[in-house]
Amino acid sequence: MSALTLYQLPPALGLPVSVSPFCTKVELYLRITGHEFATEPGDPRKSPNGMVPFLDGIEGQTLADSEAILERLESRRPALDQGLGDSEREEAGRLRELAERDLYFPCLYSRFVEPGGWAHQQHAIRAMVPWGLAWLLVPLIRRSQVKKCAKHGCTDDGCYAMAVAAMDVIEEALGEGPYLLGEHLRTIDCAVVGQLLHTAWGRSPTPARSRVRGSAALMGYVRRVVERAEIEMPPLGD
Ligand SMILES: N[C@@H](CCC(=O)N[C@@H](CS)C(=O)NCC(=O)O)C(=O)O
Repeated sequence: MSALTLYQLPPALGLPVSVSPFCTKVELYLRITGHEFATEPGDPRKSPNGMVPFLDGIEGQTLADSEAILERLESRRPALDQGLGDSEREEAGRLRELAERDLYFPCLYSRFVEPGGWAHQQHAIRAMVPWGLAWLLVPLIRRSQVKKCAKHGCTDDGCYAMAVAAMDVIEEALGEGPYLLGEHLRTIDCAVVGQLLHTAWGRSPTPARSRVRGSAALMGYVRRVVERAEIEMPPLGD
């Protein structure tokens, strides 16, 4: 039996990782740091914070929030962030906030609001809910996600400009790389790549997707981190 259980939204949209960028972040971390873990479909209603991911297996507790999970794992067995200085931690915090807001909500918008994205996403949602209740739950889930997008300023296609601007900042921070804070892969790379990956492999041809796909630096970075996690991504689709 695995020591840790990661509760997450299952893989969908043809990807080998969870459909959730935050769950992908934790999975990247666990794989890169060599933790033994199992994954289970996670029901947000059973999570301490009402969201996935959550993690079982540390001192009988259920931990929620991707960043809190990584912090707790790092505090037990420092693996990626050992030796970081205050200014590097500050920089990591700034980049994480940016990516987890300005990349995440446009990605949600592309899946739940854009008709082309919803055409794919609805199958993923349908597969996650009890078959007999899909007629009720699928539109309800869509409505709640559309509201979430609106709350974060994603009410029309203009929101992709925020993702493009965030990628300008991330690309600049990456510079020659190979990772955001230099030579070593850190927890911030799991967070940012969790978001970039879902933008790059998005099913809708959005300006955000074009921005990341058009950047050799960003795509090289995503592929470097994914390779360290020994995850094989499919070819980029249309
Ligand atoms: N700050 C949280 C965000 C997690 C999050 O937004 N999870 C989404 C899936 S990507 C979720 O559980 N949504 C459920 C809902 O909106 O009801 C983290 O880092 O774990």
